[in-house]
Amino acid sequence: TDFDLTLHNGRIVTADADFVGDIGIVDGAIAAIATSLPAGRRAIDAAGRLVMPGGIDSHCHVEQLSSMGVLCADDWHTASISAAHGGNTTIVPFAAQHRGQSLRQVAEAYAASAAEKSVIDYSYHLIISDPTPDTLNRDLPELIRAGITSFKVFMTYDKLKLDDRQLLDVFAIAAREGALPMVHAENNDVISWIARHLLAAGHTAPKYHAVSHDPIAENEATQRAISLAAVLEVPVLIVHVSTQGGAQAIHAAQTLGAPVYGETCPHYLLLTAEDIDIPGVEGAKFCCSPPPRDPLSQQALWQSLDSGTLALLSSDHAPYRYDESGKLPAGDATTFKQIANGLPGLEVRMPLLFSEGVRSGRLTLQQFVALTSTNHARMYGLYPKKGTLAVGADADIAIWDPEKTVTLRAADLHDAVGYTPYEGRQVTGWPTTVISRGDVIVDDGVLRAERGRGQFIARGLPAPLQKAREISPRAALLRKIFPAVIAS
Ligand code: DUC
Ligand code: ZN
Ligand code: ZN
Ligand code: ZN
Repeated sequence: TDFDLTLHNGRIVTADADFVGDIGIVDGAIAAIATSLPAGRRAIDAAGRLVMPGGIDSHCHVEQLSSMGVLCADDWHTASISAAHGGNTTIVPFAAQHRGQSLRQVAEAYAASAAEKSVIDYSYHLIISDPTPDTLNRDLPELIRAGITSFKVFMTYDKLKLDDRQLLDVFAIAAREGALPMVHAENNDVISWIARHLLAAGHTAPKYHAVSHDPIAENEATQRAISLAAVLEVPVLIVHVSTQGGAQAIHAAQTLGAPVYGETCPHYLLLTAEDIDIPGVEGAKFCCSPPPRDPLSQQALWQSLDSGTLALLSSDHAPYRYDESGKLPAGDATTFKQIANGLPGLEVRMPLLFSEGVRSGRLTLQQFVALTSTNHARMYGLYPKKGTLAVGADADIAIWDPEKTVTLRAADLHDAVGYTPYEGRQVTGWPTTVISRGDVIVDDGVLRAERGRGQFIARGLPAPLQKAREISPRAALLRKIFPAVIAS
């Protein structure tokens, strides 16, 4: 065979293998993996390096308007470039429906922008905030059939939240059409009740953001989301889990055999509410929802990643600049309620998990690959095209220098945010060369990717929905009362 590109003598690591060998690439796909292959037209010496599947960041916000009307600083171009420098070859952000908008139009506009700008392959999830009859009966089913096989719903934020009845409505469509619902689980009334009393008492500083987002609000909503999904026997993914109680609720459901999954993010492993508690409004740089918690929560989340209770590590990159275009509201009557929610982290997600997880002995290399790539591919219907190194898979590969030490500086990152919550932190291990469908797009740290080269990936059925549904008494009853929901 004539290979277009070969990688030699690297330590090849996947979610289930670890060996030294070569990879041969033809027409953007992996054509051979062996202990020794002849050099291709281009050959890369990967001796002493790790050769792993490119990362898949399945939770990041790109070119999206928040419910408060704040626009992300990153568009598809800057976000995809930043992602590539951080070892990613696929991103899956959100096409967000705001109330009154047609879901179909939102998705079409979002897809057009992605196609024009992204330098790596991509898909997107939907955000559903307005489950009208047109959304539920026409647009959502059509989009799912077109390969957008997941959507996010919110239990909090006045302008995004669905009530329990609406959650059942969208879960029913997910069950019928084969899509995975992702839930932002926080109890809106608990948060706004605490916030109202904090503000009335004059507690307006950023640190009170974390006080208002009490862990109990997350724990309760997580349990409720799991219960509502169980009513329809539909799989559910709880995103950005930050509490021990949330992780325990997911684990309890899994123990009973329920198809319940969880995701967490670097900031819940590495930051705490104390980081928000700095003078002035600079604590805004650490405000996200849910907020960073405490050391015991961090420990519980690390343990949940290790045990598999939490299957995904995503960045939840929410690129709001630290100025009036982003994090901070215009004018000086700033309260914690007006700070845009979310932290940047697309480029540093994998280096942080590598350094703090693998190098510090909390996770194996294979767990690292599963948590940053393979599990995302399975969860969202991208596997085995994406998420692994195997013959026939897309040649989406990151070559890591496990010894390279980097001091994180916003000035060195490639997003458009202008700050990082990890400024000055040292990490060891960095993706130096990144290959997307056989193209070397980051070459020893230098970008070599054309705008718009990334391709849309129509996704298949998420793995959680592939498992045949048992004919339970509940499923039989649902078939009778709501025949459209449970496909026979
Ligand atoms: N939820 C997210 O997923 N990201 C940022 C803010 C939020 O509430
Ligand atoms: Zn060789
Ligand atoms: Zn969220
Ligand atoms: Zn998010």
